[in-house]
Amino acid sequence: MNTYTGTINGEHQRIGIVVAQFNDLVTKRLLEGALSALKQFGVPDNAITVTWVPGALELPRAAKLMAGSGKVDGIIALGAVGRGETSHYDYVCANTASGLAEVSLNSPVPVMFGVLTTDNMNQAMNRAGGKAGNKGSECASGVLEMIHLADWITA
Ligand code: INI
Repeated sequence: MNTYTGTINGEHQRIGIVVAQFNDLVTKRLLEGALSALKQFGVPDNAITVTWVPGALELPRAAKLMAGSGKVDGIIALGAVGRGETSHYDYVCANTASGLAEVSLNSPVPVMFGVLTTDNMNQAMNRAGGKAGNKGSECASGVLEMIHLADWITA
C-alpha cells in the first residue's frame, strides 16, 4: 500500500501570496501568520512574493495572473469578508470562493483559500492570530503539503 501523509518542507518552494486590503486590520494579521509559518517551514524570504489587491473579489484574478507567471509553486489567498445588512456578503463570498477554486483546479499550482467569512470582527480577529488560530498559518502549511502532494502523485 502506498500512503501519502503530507510533507511540509519549503526549502525549495516559491510561494505567492495575494492579500486583500479590505479589512486590512484582519488581513495584515493573516499575512503575518502566513509569513511566519512559511519561514518556520524553510521557505527563503526571497522566494515569497506578496501582492495586495483592493478586496476579496479581486483575489481570483490576482491568483490567476500569479499562477500563469510560472514564478511560483503555490499560492495563498488571504481576505476577510464580514456579514453586512444586505446580500452583498453572499456575492463576495460565493464569487471569491468559486473563483479561487477555479484557478486552483485549472492551473498547475495549488491555491489555498485563506479568506475568512465571518459574522463580525470579533470572529475574524479570533481566526487571525487570536484564540481560534491563524488561517494564514494554516494556509502556509497547507500550500506546502499540496505542492508535495502533486510531486508524490505524479512521481
Ligand atoms: N471585500 C472584502 O474583502 N471584504 C468585505 O467584507 C467586503 N464587503 O463587505 O463588501 C468586500 N467588498 C469589496 C469587494 O471585495 C470588491 O473589492 C469590490 O466589490 C470591487 O470589485
